[in-house]
Amino acid sequence: MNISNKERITELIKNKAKEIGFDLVGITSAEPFQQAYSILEKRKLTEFISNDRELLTNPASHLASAKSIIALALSYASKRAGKEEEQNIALYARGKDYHQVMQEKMNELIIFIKTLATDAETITYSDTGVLLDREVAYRAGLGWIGKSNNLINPEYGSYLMLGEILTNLPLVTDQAMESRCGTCQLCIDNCPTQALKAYCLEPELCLSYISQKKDPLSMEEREMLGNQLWGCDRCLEVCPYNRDIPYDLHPEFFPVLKGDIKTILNFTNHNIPGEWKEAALFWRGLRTLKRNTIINIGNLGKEEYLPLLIDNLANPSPVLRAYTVWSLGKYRKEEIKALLSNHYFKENDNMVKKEIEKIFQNNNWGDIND
Ligand code: B12
Ligand code: SF4
Ligand code: SF4
Repeated sequence: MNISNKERITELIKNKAKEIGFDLVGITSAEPFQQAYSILEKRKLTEFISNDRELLTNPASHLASAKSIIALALSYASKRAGKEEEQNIALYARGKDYHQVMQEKMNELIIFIKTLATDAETITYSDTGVLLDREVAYRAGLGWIGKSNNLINPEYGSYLMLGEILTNLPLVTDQAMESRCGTCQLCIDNCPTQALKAYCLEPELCLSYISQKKDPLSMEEREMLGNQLWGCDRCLEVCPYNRDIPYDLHPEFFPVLKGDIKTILNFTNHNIPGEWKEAALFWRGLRTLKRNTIINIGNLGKEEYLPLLIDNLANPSPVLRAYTVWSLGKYRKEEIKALLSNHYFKENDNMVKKEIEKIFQNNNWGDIND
């Protein structure tokens, strides 16, 4: 491909990406992400991402012939979310699953690329945890990585979903953008769990992580979760770059899911509506949503939800019964003490029994066996 052809193809791909509906498109080379490679060494990573640094930072380990990466972003900023519900759901998880939306649009772009160059090889990623999406977007000039860790674009802010197409085509690359955070540190000051230091996230403290964690949640994590059902948006909400931005650009991302305690506790494997089952927050399954809901009730401490918790002591899942015991314990009432004491002798699962023992200890209710 000669130079002018390279420029022409780059322009055609970018125009098509916009036509398909991507809000941002930029190009970076497929050179390894050297800076990120050394950053990763010092970072704690979650189980949601590969621990193979080479895989995370070297595009060639995904597509040996890769020369360029087309970085793409879709804005999901919305003003339609309405007033806060009892349980908070992060905006990205309230509409259609972004993985699906990104993938469909990326597939459309690939079909077009193959009409330009029949020998084009491509591979796509969006949130797969094997290549760093933010690093790709940053290098391709889509924005800068802010102190919140989020990729921010000066026009669209940081409510952005990211994805990329690796290709063997040589394309004209874009310039990376310098950080414009300046002296601002609103995200750091407002993070409810102090999970942020400048440009660095302590993932185990992040509510987004805690809400998605499969392993049992410690007492501290349950307290920290508050009324978050899924994800957390605090560091996005306070960011000044999310103020005067375009909203509601893509109907797929309009927020349809609402955090409603009764609705979620009533879900069984047979009555879950499609918009829940197909949403990004369902990837951990119903049990995680119910676990978080039960914890949310304990943290909200509202009388109206007490009967729901009491009913939930009969839940067939010992794990959910154990969290129910914890939440009931937060009510610290004589009536609850009597109820748990009664349940203790009927309970046949040791984990649940231990949870009741802990509640008695923590609430200074004496020895359960007395
Ligand atoms: C695992 C994961 C999480 C984990 C852990 C994230 C983490 N940072 O450790 C948890 C569950 C906590 C999480 C939360 C969220 N996530 Co997430 N997550 C991922 C995933 C799968 C991997 C990210 C990761 O672990 N990277 C390892 C870390 C070390 O790299 P990094 O986050 O890219 O960090 C870069 C910067 O920190 C920078 N850097 C490091 N040090 C320094 C120092 C300086 C000076 C500078 C300038 C830069 C810099 O270099 C790093 C490498 O490029 C990506 C998808 C993907 N495959 O990339 C999505 C992704 C990062 N998540 C995304 C989103 C939307 C979120 C949430 C907003 C969701 C929510 N509302 O709850 C929150 C935001 C939390 C936050 N403030 O970062 C988007 C980000 C979009 C954007 N605009 O940035 C991604 C890209 C998914 C996608 N394809 O759209 N996430
Ligand atoms: S998502 Fe929430 S908990 Fe995580 S860093 Fe942002 S503000 Fe803090
Ligand atoms: S809140 Fe301020 S410091 Fe944090 S990412 Fe936004 S501009 Fe940067």
